Formats: sequence, C-alpha cells, structure tokens
Amino acid sequence: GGDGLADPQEAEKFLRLFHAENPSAGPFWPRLHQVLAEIDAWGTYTHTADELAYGARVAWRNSNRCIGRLYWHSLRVRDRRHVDTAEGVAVESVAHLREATNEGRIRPTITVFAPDRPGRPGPRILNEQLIRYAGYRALDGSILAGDARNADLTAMARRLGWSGGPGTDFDVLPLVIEAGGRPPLLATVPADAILEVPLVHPVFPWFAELGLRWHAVPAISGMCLEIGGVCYPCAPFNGWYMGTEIGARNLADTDRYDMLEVVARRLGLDTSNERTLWKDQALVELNVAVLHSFERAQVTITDHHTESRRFMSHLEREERSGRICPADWSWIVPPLSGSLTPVFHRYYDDVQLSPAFVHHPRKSD
Ligand code: HEM
Ligand code: NRG
Repeated sequence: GGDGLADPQEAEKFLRLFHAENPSAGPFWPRLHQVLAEIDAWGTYTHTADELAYGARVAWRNSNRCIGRLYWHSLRVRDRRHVDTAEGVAVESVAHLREATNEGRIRPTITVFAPDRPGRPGPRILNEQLIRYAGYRALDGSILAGDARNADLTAMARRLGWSGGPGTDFDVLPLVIEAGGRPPLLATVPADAILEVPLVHPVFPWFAELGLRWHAVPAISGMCLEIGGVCYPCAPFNGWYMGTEIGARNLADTDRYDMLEVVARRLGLDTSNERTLWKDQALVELNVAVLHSFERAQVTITDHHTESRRFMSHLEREERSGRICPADWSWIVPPLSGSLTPVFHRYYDDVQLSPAFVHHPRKSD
C-alpha cells in the first residue's frame, strides 16, 4: 500500500501466477519462502528481472479500460529500479521517449523506476503523461490557450518557476518530478525527443490552416504499477494512439480543444440546429484528418474498426488460454461510431485483477 509495506498474501498470489504461467522459471516454493522471509525482515521484497517484466505485461493484460491489449506479451520493459532521483527520472524518461518513438514506428514500452519501500517512497512524475500541452488560464478562469485539461499542472509548473512557453495552443509542459522528499524538479523535455504530427485533411486544403497538431506518443506517467503487493509509483508506459482518442476526444470535447464548430463552419454546414447533425459530420472529418495525417507522417496509429476487431481476437485468445478477460464497456467502446464496431454488441466482466495500473490521486491542484 501507500506505506511501502508489501502484503504477503498479494506477494504469494503473484508468485503463484508467475510460476503457473512460466513453468520454466524454476520451482515456486523456494522462491515463495525467500520472498516471505524478505518481507518479514524489511517489510517488502525485490522482484527478479523476470518477475518485473512479467508483472508489467500482465498489468497491461489486466487493464480493463484498454482496447489495445492483444499485444500485451510484446511490451518492452526498461528496468530502471536503481533510479530514484528526480534528475535520474528525467534523463531516463527522455530516453524512454526516444526509444519508444523510434522515428514513428512506435514501440510499446514501460520504464520502471524505484518502488515504494517502508520509510522510502519511490519517485513520482506529477504529469499525467510525459508529453502534455500547457493550458493557460486567465484570472477569471477562462482558458487563453492550450489544453484546459492541463491547466492545473501548468499553474503548478509556473509556481515552481517555469516561465511558460511561447503561449501557443501546443506548448509542451516540463516534467514535474518529486523524489527524496525534496521540492519537485522541473525538467524540460528536449524538442528532438518529441515527435509531433501536423494535422491535414486528405480532401480539404483549408484544414491545415487550423494549425492543429498532436504528439505521436501517448506515454502515461501518472499511474502506479502494482505487482504482488509492491507499488512502483513511477512507471511511465506507452503504446500508440487510436485515432478517436485525438479526433473524437482531445480535439473535440468542449472542455478540451473544442474544435467541432470551427470545423463545421469551414465545411459550410448548417450549424443553426443540432438536428442537421453538423457536429457528427464535423467529428467524422476531424477523425479522417487525424488518421490520414499520422499515416502520411509514417507514425503508428490505429483506427477504431481495426482495434475493435483485434480486441475481439484478444478476448477469444484469452478465453482459449483459460483466462477471463475483464473489460470496462464504457471505456472499450470507441467514442465514435460505437455500434459499428463489434465491441459494442456485448457485455464484459469488469473485475479488477492484479498486477494492475492504478491511478494516483491527482496532485497538481
Ligand atoms: C486505456 C488503446 C497500449 C494500458 C486505453 C484506451 C485506449 C487504449 C483507446 C482508452 C483511453 C481513453 O479513452 O482515454 C491502446 C492502444 C495501444 C495501447 C491502441 C497500443 C499498443 C497500452 C499499453 C499499456 C496500456 C502498452 C500499458 C503497458 C492502458 C491503461 C489504460 C488504457 C492502464 C487506462 C488508462 C486510464 O485509466 O486513464 N488504451 N493502448 N495500453 N491503456 Fe491502452
Ligand atoms: N486518451 C489519452 C491516452 C490514454 C491511453 N491511450 C493509449 N495508451 N493509447 C490521450 O492522450 O488521448 N497507450 O499506452 O498507448
């Protein structure tokens, strides 16, 4: 839990799973006794490199909200448990971005930093993702530029001494990293570690003039990786985007970039009445632009039709392996054309298995 103590029952459950699914890993009982003795002596224990890698992959497999789990087995695991300083986390997070970005051929990757131990909490990245766009809030609370979702973190970074970016809608925030009980460190992510895609439309030349862009890699840094009772509070991971995350949420939600009306106007749609379905039409064109632009830039991205079919194969494969595959319908069904995808037309078990990724309480306020 939060105190850095590892629950011996959670440790045993994980070791059973690890040895059941990895018969070549050696005998279970000696390892269990070793781990229980470690917990007795220190309140926690140290995973082997194989246990860590497997635990991280199974945490992905157990992510009920993730539609992208078919390739859970191929997650690249960077074992950086010896890194526990804010400077070290900054350097290795940037290295993670470079390796994961791979010039657009994105590689699903996780970097695992030092765990919580009794009396010695591990480091923390306060940003929700390694790459996030600043949101600049005026005194009256309105948003002057950027991503409103990150306005709290932006304000926090400024309190800590960040002078702010140029003030565009797409200024990348510095990393805000806590470690060793010291005040948070601000670390700039170098521009050449951030791949971005300018958005254009395959048919409408005016679309490029909107000046929209998005970063190539979604790298979640605000979740704790829990394996066998041990919490790794700093374990940024990434896969690649599904187009709807950008086109149907980040750029479309009214409390994010809120672009539908602008797009609809440029399309010449009748926006006087919702029943013309101008929002729906604009939403489709925005999503067409996202998929087209990433493809043009040779950056890995998936569409919601393909990914839904892959997820159905994943479900089938898991069931054939004798496992249940828990899922959260409300997160799995894409936010665009839900009923056109097979994932819409059924329900799922939604139990929480372990290992798991768990949200930290938001700390940026
Ligand atoms: C959530 C797709 C890789 C763990 C999601 C969501 C999508 C998605 C569409 C829902 C996001 C939302 O609605 O905001 C994908 C795709 C991947 C991928 C296409 C490509 C390989 C990964 C990897 C991990 C992971 C590598 C972990 C190792 C998660 C978790 C969530 C999630 C924990 C829930 C996040 C939250 O609660 O905010 N994924 N994912 N995914 N994914 Fe994946
Ligand atoms: N919707 C968020 C990202 C959430 C996770 N999505 C992934 N994860 N694709 C956004 O930035 O739009 N992943 O690890 O690939």
